[in-house]
Amino acid sequence: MRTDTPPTIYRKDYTPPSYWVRTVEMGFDLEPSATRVATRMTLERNQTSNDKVLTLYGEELQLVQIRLNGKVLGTKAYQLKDGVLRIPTTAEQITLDIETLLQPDRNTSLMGLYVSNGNFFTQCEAEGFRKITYFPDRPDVMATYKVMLRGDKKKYPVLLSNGNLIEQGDLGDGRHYALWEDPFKKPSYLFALVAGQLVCQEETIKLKSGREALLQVWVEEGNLDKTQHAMDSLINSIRWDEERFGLELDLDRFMIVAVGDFNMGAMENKGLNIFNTKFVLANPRIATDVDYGNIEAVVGHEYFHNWTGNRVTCRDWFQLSLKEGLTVFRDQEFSADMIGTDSGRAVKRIDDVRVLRQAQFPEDAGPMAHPVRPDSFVEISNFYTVTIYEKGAEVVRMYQTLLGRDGFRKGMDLYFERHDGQAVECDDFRAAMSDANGRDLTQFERWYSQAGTPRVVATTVYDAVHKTYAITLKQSCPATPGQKNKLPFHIPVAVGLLDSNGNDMQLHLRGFPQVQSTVVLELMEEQQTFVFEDVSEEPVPSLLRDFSAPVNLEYDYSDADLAFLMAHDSDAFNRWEAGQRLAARRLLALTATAQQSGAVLTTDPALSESLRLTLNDAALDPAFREIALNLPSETVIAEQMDVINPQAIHQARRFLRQSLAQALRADFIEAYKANQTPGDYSPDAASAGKRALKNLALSYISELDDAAAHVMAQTQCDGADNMTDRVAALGALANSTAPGKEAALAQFYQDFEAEPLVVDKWFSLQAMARTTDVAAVRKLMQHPAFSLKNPNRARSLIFSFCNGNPSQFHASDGSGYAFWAEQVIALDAINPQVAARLARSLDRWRKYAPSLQSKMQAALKRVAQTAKLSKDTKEVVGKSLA
Ligand code: 0A1
Ligand code: ZN
Repeated sequence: MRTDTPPTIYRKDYTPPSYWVRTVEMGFDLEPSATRVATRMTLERNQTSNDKVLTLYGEELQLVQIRLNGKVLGTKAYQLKDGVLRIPTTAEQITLDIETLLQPDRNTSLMGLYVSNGNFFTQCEAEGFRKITYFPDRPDVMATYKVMLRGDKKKYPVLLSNGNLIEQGDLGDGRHYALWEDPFKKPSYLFALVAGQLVCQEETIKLKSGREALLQVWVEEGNLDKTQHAMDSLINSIRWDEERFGLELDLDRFMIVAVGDFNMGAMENKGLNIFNTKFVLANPRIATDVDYGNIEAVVGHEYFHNWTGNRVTCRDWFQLSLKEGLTVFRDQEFSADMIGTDSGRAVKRIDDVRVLRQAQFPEDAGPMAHPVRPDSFVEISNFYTVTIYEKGAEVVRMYQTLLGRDGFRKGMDLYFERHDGQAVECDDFRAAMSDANGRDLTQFERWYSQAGTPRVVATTVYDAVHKTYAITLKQSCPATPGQKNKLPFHIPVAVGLLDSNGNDMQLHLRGFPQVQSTVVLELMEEQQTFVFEDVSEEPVPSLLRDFSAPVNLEYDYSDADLAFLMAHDSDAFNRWEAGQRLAARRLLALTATAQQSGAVLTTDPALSESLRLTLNDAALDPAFREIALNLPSETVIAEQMDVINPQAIHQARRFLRQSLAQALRADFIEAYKANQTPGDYSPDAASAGKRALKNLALSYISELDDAAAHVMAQTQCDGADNMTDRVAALGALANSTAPGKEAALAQFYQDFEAEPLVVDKWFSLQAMARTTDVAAVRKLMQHPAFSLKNPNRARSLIFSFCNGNPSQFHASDGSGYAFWAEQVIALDAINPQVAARLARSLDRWRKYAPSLQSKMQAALKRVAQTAKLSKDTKEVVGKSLA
């Protein structure tokens, strides 16, 4: 065996810890280059364990001293190897003192304690606490924490940690201190501290029980004009959880802190959420409508974790989706409820399903495919995936679809009644749902254990004599790594039937007394037939309404059926879906043609006529019309092909957009004019929907790349009073041959140079512009504002290019892949988590033509063979090549 192969951790190997940690007291002397951490923990033997060793983990630490029950431990009294500290002992009670020394200013991994712009921050999920001290750093070990922070008064006027502020004062030597205590026991991954020059917006609110709570949003000085939306979102989240789930904030103080260097979106540390600035800072000048929506969602997400994740946490990291899938579901529902209208809910649902299809379906079909509850991993950081989060949320949503809203609430209540204060498993959640509703959910477990996107093929038979309509559903699931054969899933398939006027029929499902317009069929066998009675004419079926399960549903619709559903389905999701199916059909056909040399692309007017009706239907919300006029992405089309040809897909999609722009030009101009939002900017759903439709119209018109289109975009760019309109217009210009394009880009940079989040947009928009090739990206990397060290900046340029500009990234000479390999290797030395994310860009290499495949394989091998590669990146490229 090669010794440099990092070990795989298996779920089946779980063993409870030999000791529980009951209390933790920590003292930090904060210095960027040498922070001293003194930790005292009291431990109690786990009576059920036979293990005669206490195991602690530590990484990149300088160990100063260990004391066991007050006595210094000599190096012979313990074993320290590969980040594992073993102390042989069977004592009932132990007090352990550990002193460590850290170098936060050298920490570019952004895990553990690090410095960002002169301030201190921590990130401990999943295994970052072990970069602060040696500790049984595993989520099933829960303790209460008392934290003393000491630091320079001028440099670090603000000292924050979890829970309540107990005491603060001067130390006399230019330093001061703050003592924090968190009354709730928590796993180490929820520990946090923040220290530095920060300012806050605060508000006191009354909770449902009448108790008062202090809410704070902390940012760097100069950003206080960008915190109101995060504060509003926090208050709305608190209210929503009280109303919808009867869950109240359990602390007297709840803080959000924004940091510019952060690996992910945000982190739910108990009482002290730490956020990427991207998900906190907003005002009309710098943030788009989409940013406003994301901030609301992420603030909600982290807040909701306080119950789903913190009060009830995960037994081990294989159970990650227990908290993440559930919390994403909760934030999706929150955002939908905040819009309030049925049509707004549908648009939110469509948005969420788009993310699932764009990112999770490819993951589930690729080399990193894993079940919602994985069986093994090498590096847990690699499993913060769209499968754990978004597919996990779909799995939770299916409980609600099967049990109803009230049934789901009963299940949630029972879950908290049983497990508050515990570290549990996905199976415990399923058991609560099952027991609270008296429903057998045994087979439902397969959603947790089997990877891959199930395929459901529907066929129908209408019997005009007996007036019956039979729907046969047949399920299968493709093989995924380590899982060749799959057993049938328990799939809720929501169905409606449309009569020839386009109205919903009243459904009489054989064997069921209830009459409804939508029925949830429960597909449990490999194949099942469901018969509807009293069906007066042959209907058009509306299948998988509201996307009731994360599957690929196939049915042999005619083009006419799809146009009919687009115009009439009462289920807004399926109205949208019908349009997408129709457009995907055209795009696939055009792509096939584009691959033949000398072939001429043509389009039929049927699709544009259907889209014209949708575009001009004033009864539909602008937000819905926008989403309906958006063609399936290049990635979504690629996933439907046996062999991906990125250039042909791009050509086809561009051709279709241009022909739609020609056919519907007058309609788009009309929509552009009709959807102006005069007056003060507001990010509310109705105004945002109008702006979205207006800017969609602009983007189509801009496909024509003529003088009139240039003037339109330029005028909007110059006159915009908000970032949504400004960036939409700049994007249109960046993709055009407009004479003012370079000047507009330069002006934008000049205007927003001081706003890092806007500079990110500036990089990203250029990275994704269709004329941007590898050489242009390399040139942008030379820009003084570019840095690989800041994850947002690296993502804005490099990730945007590799993932968001497929036709250039997959250039036939392989230059995109060589660039990718270089960047993965460079990033890996700085920040393994970010590098491993970028490493995922070549996941689907086996789906490309042989000439591209071999170049991708070579790039993957080049990364795999790099000396000193992190286990994060090693796992990803290793699995890709396997
Ligand atoms: N639990 C967080 C996500 C998160 C995970 C790991 C991190 O480490 C870099 C940071 C954040 C959430 O779901 O929001
Ligand atoms: Zn989360």
